Amino acid sequence: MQKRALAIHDVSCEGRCSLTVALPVLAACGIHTAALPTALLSTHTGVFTGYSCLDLTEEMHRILGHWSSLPLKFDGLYSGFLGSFEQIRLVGDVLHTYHQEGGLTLVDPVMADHGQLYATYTREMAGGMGELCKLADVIVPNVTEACILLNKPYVEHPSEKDVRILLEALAAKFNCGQVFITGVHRGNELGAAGFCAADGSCTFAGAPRLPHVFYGTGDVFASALFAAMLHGKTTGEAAKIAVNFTHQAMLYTVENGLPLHYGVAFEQALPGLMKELELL
Ligand code: PXL
Repeated sequence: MQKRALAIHDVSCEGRCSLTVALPVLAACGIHTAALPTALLSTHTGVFTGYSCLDLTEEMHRILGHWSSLPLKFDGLYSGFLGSFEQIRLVGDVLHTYHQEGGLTLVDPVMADHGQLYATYTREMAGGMGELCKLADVIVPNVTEACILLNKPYVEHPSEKDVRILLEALAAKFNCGQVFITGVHRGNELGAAGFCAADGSCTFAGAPRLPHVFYGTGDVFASALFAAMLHGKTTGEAAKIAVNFTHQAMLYTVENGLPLHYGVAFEQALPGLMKELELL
């Protein structure tokens, strides 16, 4: 039976991230995905200045009002970048309303990177993100977000032991079955560390680190991870598949001299992802 998912993210019109990544990745993985846009921006906020940003909270109420008259059911719920503090409670209500027995809720607490909150985020919103994480089966913070969620000072390159401490603390604080921390360095590799609360196991999936700063890679990783998990992959398998996909997208971008501001060329890596999920 085809899986059904709901993706709750902004639309950044240019600069591959959030919905413009999640929808094509999930579609390639055979998943029928509804979109609930949280904000409409001309670009992502990571590197551009002067971007437009429209908070869609009011429109979300109208969309959800209509949806309440439809028999919608989702196997997976996936939230990311949010438009305002008020919206966080609404997204919490959506996760609650559409949660179903055996379903998968992945919250990516998008709010910061490289030790700093994104331009449109406030400390208050960061606190609200923690509340959303409590509704998730799986959370996918980067190192900065993990530190913020735990009220710990930012550590740029946590050791293997520190990463394990962060993973376990996040799983305990937010009662999540699986936690992944992205942007973890190990030797010459960059990747994601995963923790499965059911058996207490930790995993690391990495790929050779490329000497560049990329944008939107968190969304590329989380979208592939969510798809792999909806296809029944374990913590370790899903992390590996998502890291490989993200690495291939970064590699294509660099090898072809594409501008880095506009996200990574995940389009080129979709066939590889489909093969790993045995869909090709
Ligand atoms: O990739 C995360 C993200 C999503 N949406 C918007 C962003 C960012 C990161 O900067 O600015 C609008």
